[in-house]
Amino acid sequence: QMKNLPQPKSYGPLGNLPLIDKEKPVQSFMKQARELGPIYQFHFPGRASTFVSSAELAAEICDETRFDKKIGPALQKVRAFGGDGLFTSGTEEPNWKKAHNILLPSFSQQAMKGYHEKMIDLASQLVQKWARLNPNEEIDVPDDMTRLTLDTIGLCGFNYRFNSFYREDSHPFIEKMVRALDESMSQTQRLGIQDKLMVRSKQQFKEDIDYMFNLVDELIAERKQAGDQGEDDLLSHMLKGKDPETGESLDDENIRFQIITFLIAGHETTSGLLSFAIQYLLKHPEKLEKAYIEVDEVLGDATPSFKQVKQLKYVRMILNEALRLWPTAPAFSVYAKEDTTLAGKYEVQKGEAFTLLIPELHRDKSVWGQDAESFRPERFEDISKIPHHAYKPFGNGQRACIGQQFALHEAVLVLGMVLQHFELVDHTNYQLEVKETLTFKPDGLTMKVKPRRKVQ
Ligand code: MNH
Repeated sequence: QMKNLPQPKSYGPLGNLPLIDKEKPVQSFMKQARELGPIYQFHFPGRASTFVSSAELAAEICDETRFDKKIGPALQKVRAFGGDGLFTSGTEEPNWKKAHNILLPSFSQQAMKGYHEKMIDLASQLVQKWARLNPNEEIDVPDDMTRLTLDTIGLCGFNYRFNSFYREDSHPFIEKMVRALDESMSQTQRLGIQDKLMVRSKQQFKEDIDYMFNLVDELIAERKQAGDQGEDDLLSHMLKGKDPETGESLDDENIRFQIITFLIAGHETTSGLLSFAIQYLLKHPEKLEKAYIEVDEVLGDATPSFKQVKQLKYVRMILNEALRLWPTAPAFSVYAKEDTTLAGKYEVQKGEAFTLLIPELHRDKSVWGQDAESFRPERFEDISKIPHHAYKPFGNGQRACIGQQFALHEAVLVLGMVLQHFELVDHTNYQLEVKETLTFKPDGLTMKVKPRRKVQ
C-alpha cells in the first residue's frame, strides 16, 4: 500500500472508523477530502481505502490502459444478489463482456424510441396523481419519483407492472431490495466479530434475496413459457441475443442477475436525480422560470414526442447540473493493472485501488471555477466546454453506466411533463439534507403543486 499519504486522526485498532457517520459514509469521506486534500488514505479495521477527488487525479485513474474497475468490499457484498451481472462483475469475467455486447444495442438512442411510449405511460400516471391532489395536500417528492422510476424500468425492462401508483406503500420488492442493500453496506462497516454476531440480520438478508430471486425467476419462466409475443423489452433482448464475438447467449442465472441489477441500478439513481433537480428548481425561481418558458415553447399542451424530448435542452442542462452537485451514484473504484506513477509523484503498485469521490471532483474549483458550489445549469450550454475527466456522474470508459441514455431520456421527459403541468411550491422552505443508501436522495423533500394547464 502507498505510504506517506495524508490520513485523518487514528483511533488505535479502530483506525479512522469513528470518523464515519454511519448514516452518511460518503459525506463523511467528502468532508475528510476537504480537510486532507485531493488524495488521502482512510483506515478501516483490517483494510484501507485511498480516496481521490481532484480533476487532475481523476484524469489519471480514468486512463483505462493503466486502471480497471475494482469490485471492492461493498460491491462484493452486493454480489450476493447482483452476482456476475454487469454492475458487480470484474471486467475479466467472461459474463461481463458477453452481457455488455448483448445488451449495448438495448440501450442505444435507437432503442430509446421503443421505450418512449412506455415512459410516457408512467409519467402520465404521475401527472394524473398530482393533478388530482387537493390544493393543500403535499407531495413526498423522492417517494413518488421512486414509484415512477421503478415502474418505468419494470415496464421497459420486463413488461412487468409494479403498479406503484395504485399502492399506498411501495411494492414489496422495494422494501426487500432496500433492506438487502442496507445490510450489504452495513456488513462492510462492521468489525469481523460484530458481523458474526448479526445472525438475525443475516437470516433476513437471505430471505430478502430469496424473495427477489423468486420474483425474477418467475418472470423469466413465464416469458419462456408464453414464448416470444413480440415484446421489445430488455428481457426479450436477453433471451434472444447472441454475443457477436462468441455466438453465445446468456444463461438463465445470469439473466436473473441482470434483471435484479437493472431494477436496482435503474431506479434509485434516476429517482434521486429527479428529486435533486426539483429541489434546485424550488430554490432557484429564475431557473424555474426559464424552464417553464422552454417547455411551453417546445411542448405547449402536447404529450411529448421522442423528438420533443430531445429539444428540451434547458431541462437537460438542469439535470446535468443536478448530477454535478449531487451525482446520485457518488463513487466508483479502480485498481492499477501494473505498477505505475500517479501525477508524476505517487508510486503505485500493481493491484492498488483508488476510489473517486465524484461530488468532490465535480466541485474542483481549478476546473469548474470559483462558483463551483452554485447551481448554474448554464455551465452545460456548450458540452465541449466541459473539462475532460472533470464530469463523471455515469462513471468511466467501458465500465461506464450502460443505462445513461435511458436515465436521461426518462428524466428529461418526466421533468418536462412536470413543469408543463405544475407550478412547484416550496411550502416548507426546505433545507437540503442528503440521505444515503447505495445512492443519494434529498431527505424528506416535500412540495405542493398548482396546476398550470388542464391535464388531458
Ligand atoms: Mn448506472 C454503472 C450511475 C442509471 C444500469 N451507473 C454505473 C456507474 C455509475 C452509474 C457511476 C459506474 C459504476 C462503477 O464504475 O462502479 N446510473 C448512474 C446514474 C444513473 C444511472 C447516476 C441515473 C441518473 N444505470 C442507470 C439505469 C440503468 C443503469 C437507468 C439501467 C436501466 N449502471 C447500470 C449498469 C451499470 C451501471 C448495468 C454497470 C455497467 C458495466 O459495468 O458494464
